[in-house]
Amino acid sequence: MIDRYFRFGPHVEEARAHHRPIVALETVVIAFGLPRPLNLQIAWELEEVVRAEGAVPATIGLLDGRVVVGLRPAELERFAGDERVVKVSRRDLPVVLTRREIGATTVAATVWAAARAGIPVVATGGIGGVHRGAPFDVSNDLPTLATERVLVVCSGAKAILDLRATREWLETYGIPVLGWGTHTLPAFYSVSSGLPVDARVDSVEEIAAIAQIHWALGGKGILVTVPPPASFAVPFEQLEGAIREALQEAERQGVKGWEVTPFLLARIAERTGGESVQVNRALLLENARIAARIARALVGVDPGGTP
Ligand code: PSU
Ligand code: MN
Repeated sequence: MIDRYFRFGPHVEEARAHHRPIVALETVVIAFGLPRPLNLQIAWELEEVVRAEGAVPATIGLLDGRVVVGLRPAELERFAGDERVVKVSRRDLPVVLTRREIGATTVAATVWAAARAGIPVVATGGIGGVHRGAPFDVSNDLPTLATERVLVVCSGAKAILDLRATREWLETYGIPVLGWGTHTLPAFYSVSSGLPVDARVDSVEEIAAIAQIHWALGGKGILVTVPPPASFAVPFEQLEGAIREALQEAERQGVKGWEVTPFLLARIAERTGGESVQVNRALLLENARIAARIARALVGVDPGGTP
């Protein structure tokens, strides 16, 4: 399966051969979550931050009928600028591979690919979750975390979601939610949602130990939530107005399905005069940095579950 539908970038191939720490990165945030041309710049910065911490970045996307793990620079550029890029969640994989389209991977598709490639750490901004007022619009990011042995570093779920319901979902499916230096779940743009995490953690060594035992016990996904850097963070209440307006507009315009998340993020960026984009960038970089440190601490740990 791996040989037939996957292709590894040369840097990732080499890292895999030498058992070096690797951090998987998604491409939906580049193609649909951030405005151009900042999106490409952030894509480079994310890879750079991972390298600076002594790990190897593996940005994932679909090209020419393959899941590419470790896009090369020229390939990554296409994800930031090509009009034909489509958003790929897990259900889209077979269609987009068959049609050989350019597919940007969501957290769900990235986690799925990382698990198959033997990469136990994924970094992102905010995961998808349960949408507000639409309890049946649940991002595939959640069920994928429930089935794949991967640790995801994020700033919680995106603030446009029903965070309480998302939090409950994670509990129901046995996904540990750790807080990096915090007892409360971050709310993406904001330091805290007020909801508790399962445990506060203050060192990457402890995170690696927890992940190792989780996997040894047969556990699957695990979330490490990192508050956005305080100098960029926006108070929770301050964004509520922009989020509510964006939600109403989505409803008025009949925005549905996969378009909901990018639509809301773009509207909030407009409403906040780009402030939300600056937080988004800061937290993406911070999460990638911590993910790289965790990946280093996890070298030698087999997510397959063998103790
Ligand atoms: N985090 C961001 N920006 C994004 C996303 C996450 O900072 O654009 C993307 C991720 O790829 C996530 C997806 O998997 O949004 C969730 O989309 P949906 O709700 O349609 O599953
Ligand atoms: Mn959805």
